[in-house]
Amino acid sequence: MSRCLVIGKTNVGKSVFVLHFAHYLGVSEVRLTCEDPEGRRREKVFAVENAVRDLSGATPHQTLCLQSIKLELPVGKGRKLLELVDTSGLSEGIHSDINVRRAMAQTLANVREAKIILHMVDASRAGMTGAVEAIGEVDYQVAQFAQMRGGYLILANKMDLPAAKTGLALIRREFAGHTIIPISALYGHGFREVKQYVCRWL
Ligand SMILES: Nc1nc2c(ncn2[C@@H]2O[C@H](COP(=O)(O)OP(=O)(O)OP(=O)(O)O)[C@@H](O)[C@H]2O)c(=O)[nH]1
Ligand SMILES: [Mg+2]
Repeated sequence: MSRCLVIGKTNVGKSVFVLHFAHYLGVSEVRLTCEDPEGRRREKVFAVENAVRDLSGATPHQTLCLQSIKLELPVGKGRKLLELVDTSGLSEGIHSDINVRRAMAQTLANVREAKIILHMVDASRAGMTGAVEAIGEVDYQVAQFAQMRGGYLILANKMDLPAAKTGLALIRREFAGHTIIPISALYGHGFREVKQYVCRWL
């Protein structure tokens, strides 16, 4: 089974993406495995819309564990198993809350082993505040690390919002040389291209 990790700063839309993308890939009832930083696992089954309501939100650091969904994808004439993993958001510097620090460490510890990394940035925020505010040191470090490996894609999210076009241009400039797909996790825009990319790397 190949792991596809969705990472990025807090509030960029990772949880909404993972749930809506799983839905796009044919899942209507989400069986979510949550693994906390101490390694404890529990499973929860939701309808997609209930999972989005319960697991995403505008408050930073909503997700504090690895949340994975197992999927089957058509590849060539057969099917391949994919584990799509939502992670805790990364933030700059040393966070004051130990639970957030542990969760971020858990995210980073899983980056190396993942077959595919989807690195999400908020294009709308980049358009409103500029690249310096919206893209952090942590984003540059992830991109630099990923340059040495394949299976790395940048998702410029929230393209449904007005400032996102300007933001996308900034993101393209900052991450020149990387593959970037503009998406809206909320409305499913760009999911076809993301699926094609993921299938290529499975
Ligand atoms: N307009 C718009 N809003 C979005 C989109 N994707 C996510 N959001 C909103 O952005 C906020 C954060 O979404 P989450 O999915 O919880 O973000 P996250 O990256 O998982 O955040 P953490 O778990 O805190 O790291 C929520 O209010 C979402 O509704 C999008 O494509 N368009
Ligand atoms: Mg989240």
